[in-house]
Amino acid sequence: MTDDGAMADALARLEDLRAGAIATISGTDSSAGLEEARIRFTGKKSDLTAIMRVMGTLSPEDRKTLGAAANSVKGAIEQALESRGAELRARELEDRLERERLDVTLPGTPYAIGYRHPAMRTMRELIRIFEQMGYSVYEGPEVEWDLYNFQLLNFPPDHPSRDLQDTFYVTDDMLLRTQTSPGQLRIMKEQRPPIRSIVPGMVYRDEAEDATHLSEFFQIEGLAVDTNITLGDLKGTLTEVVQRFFGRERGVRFRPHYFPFTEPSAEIDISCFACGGAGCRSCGGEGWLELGGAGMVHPVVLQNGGIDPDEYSGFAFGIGPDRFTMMRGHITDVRLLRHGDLRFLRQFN
Ligand code: FA5
Repeated sequence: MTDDGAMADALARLEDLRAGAIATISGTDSSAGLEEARIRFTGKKSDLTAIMRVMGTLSPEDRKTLGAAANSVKGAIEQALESRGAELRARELEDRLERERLDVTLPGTPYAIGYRHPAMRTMRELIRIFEQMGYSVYEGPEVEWDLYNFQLLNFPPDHPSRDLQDTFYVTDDMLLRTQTSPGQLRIMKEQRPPIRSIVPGMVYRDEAEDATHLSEFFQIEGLAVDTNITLGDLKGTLTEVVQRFFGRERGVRFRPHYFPFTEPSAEIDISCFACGGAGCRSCGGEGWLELGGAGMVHPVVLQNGGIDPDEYSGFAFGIGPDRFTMMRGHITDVRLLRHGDLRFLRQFN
């Protein structure tokens, strides 16, 4: 038997449900609120589900009527959820676009682009100049035998530069090279004349550092061995290198000097950039700054390298690229080149 009262009641509740749900859904303001409404109106614990549950007690006809009515309410609620959902999604997207607006005219974050250290630029440039003049590059070790750093270069055993105060010893017979000159011997033992080679690299001395002296500094050694090499070749070569680097107007001076491994020997000076020759702090009051030492390879050294001094002669030089960097960059204190202060280094970019 059908309970007409229950049936009418169920139909009326369905209509209330439809009206109430649609009003709530269209008044919902967020996706999260809409999801709550979906659960509330169509979920397992919803009134709709409760109404459907009474269907079992109905006659087949009433079940059909109530089923159709419930499906229509459910469809209407789902439709309302769907269309409100679309509206809210569109609005939320617009809000986000507004909030996260991209201003393509804003300046970007600048990248710090690196560049070579001025000391390395000098090294590379000098090496390039020598390569263009036909020199090959040889690399010797920074930890060197006393034999190569001093003995084979004709240093007497009591020479002052062999003093513990001047040289960093690793063992009694091994040290941090104080000059690139041991490269001369290494080259002569490996190559036969004609030789045109340079040895670029770091050298170490226990120096009291000042405006023109570092305790770790660059040198580039040069060695040319051939028949009939003269002092004129040495002067011409070094003048050419210095002028290719600094410009043709720079004055170069050769000053007699002493090195145990060259005879005759000289030091090469360049006119001071800072005072133009009058004498100042940058050149120690001299008007000239010492760029390197040089000379004709001593016959004993040629012999130590396995080269016959009666057949061959050679010149050698050792220049100080840090001084080149100073002179060209108008740097009055060479220590600035090792401090890594970007405010200073950027000036040479
Ligand atoms: C020598 O080291 C010799 N081996 C050079 C040489 C090679 C002579 C071949 C003859 C033949 P000297 O100690 O003068 O010489 O150094 C050569 C150059 O290195 C100097 O002229 C200078 O430019 C640079 N130099 C020397 N000491 C320092 C230092 N403490 N800091 C920066 N540069 C230096």
